[in-house]
Amino acid sequence: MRTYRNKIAVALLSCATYVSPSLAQVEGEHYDAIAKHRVAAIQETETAAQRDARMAWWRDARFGMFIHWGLYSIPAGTWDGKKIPFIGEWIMNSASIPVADYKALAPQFNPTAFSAHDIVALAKSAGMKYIVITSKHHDGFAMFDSKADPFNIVAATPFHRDPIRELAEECKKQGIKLGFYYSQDQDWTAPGGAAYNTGKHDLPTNHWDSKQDGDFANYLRTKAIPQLKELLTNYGDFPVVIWFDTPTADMTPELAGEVVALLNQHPKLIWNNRLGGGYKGDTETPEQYIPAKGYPGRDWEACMTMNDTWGYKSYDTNFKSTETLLRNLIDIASKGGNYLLNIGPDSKGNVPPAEIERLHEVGKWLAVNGEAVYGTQPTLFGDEAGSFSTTEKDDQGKPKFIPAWNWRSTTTAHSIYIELFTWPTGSFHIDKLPRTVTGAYLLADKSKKPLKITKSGDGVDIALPGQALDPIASVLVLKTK
Ligand code: H79
Repeated sequence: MRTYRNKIAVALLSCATYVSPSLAQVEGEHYDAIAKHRVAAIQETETAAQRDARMAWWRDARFGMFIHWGLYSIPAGTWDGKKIPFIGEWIMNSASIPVADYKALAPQFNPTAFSAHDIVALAKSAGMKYIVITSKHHDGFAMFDSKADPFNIVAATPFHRDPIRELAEECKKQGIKLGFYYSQDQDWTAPGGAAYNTGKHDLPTNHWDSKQDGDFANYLRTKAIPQLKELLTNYGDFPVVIWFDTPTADMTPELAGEVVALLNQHPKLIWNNRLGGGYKGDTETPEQYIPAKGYPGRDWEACMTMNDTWGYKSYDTNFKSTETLLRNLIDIASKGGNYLLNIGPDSKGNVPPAEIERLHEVGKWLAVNGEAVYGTQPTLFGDEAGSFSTTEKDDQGKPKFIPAWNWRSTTTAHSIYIELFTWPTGSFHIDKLPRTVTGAYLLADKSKKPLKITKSGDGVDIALPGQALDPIASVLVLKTK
């Protein structure tokens, strides 16, 4: 068990991308024996039409807000006067903080500036269609009212409010969907909860405090599953998504099956590929990168930070530009995926101004050009995203993908959208048209002034005005038969 977990940690360190272990990898030759007894997840029993209906809102949404918020926002990347490297929500693990010391943060947590109204309004103004918030991260602290475990925001802090309930009410009011991230496997403050060994704990287990030792099945049955039940039943219309994370070999197919039995009682729920135990879930979840060609035939969602941390770090100011964030969204949409973009509120509940600013800018663009993103299908072209090098190799020795950033494309039944990143002089040329084009105009042009289309070889030239309508991306609409 321990060796396997270490292997995961090492793999994570080396590739920084997360891959969930397949059932076959986890159980080797015992696969068949176990498969016979495993609980079938809804994805394995529903029809394709049922699946399409279940996934419909999510596929149309394209853009969601991830929120990482918890006790780690108090140290905010600093412990005992030292700046702790890596992502802020991992500080307990990275700094080997004893359980009692970490738990002592709870009485200091009083985020009185938190406003569910403002956060939901922020997501809406950014053009986001859903929110996924950390209901419990690896530190084991529940950001909701839990009867199952007292280490939670209502019982253990002077705040005594349930931000998950407040967000659920606001999301309903403002017409946006809400999902919950829940760390089902790692839990660094509950006995038996798993912990990745980040390589510095020279201990017989991956734990750094004997208070963490215990039986994983017992942890799962007495904390994780009861809390998941609370989350699935106490918040009205929500959650629409459960976002699992970092499964280890502790999550055997049998134990995962106990979670799946609960999930199956909520037939509209969408859950990702990180439960463990070999369950594929509904969505692929590339973290901090955009796959070269998406995942044809699979729903997928790229989750990314705006700076270099998920949970708030006071000194991380390495924010990506609005240009990068917006082009990421367009790139992802052109490959048929969703963009789950993170914010990390501070310990008072304030969202960092740099994050608000960027979200407003992305929202401004979407207010004009959203038609080219929401409810669209992937590109009918493909090569515009870039190509695989014939000489260079990536970290895994595979041909390296060299992205191109001139334009992307999305599709609907009667339109092809071309999102132009660099503005061509005079006209935009397309080599080969996948459909018959009947007209063209710029999406940001309210008058929809027709653009001249000239046949050119197998393709067309579309005459453009001298100036881009938007410095980040101008959308050319081709009406098609
Ligand atoms: O919730 C966010 C992260 O905390 C979580 N997933 C996203 C959505 C996540 N868990 N693990 N990882 C991301 C990648 C793990 C990286 C690690 Fe490390 C490398 C864990 C141990 C070595 C980074 C570096 C954290 C500690 C040292």
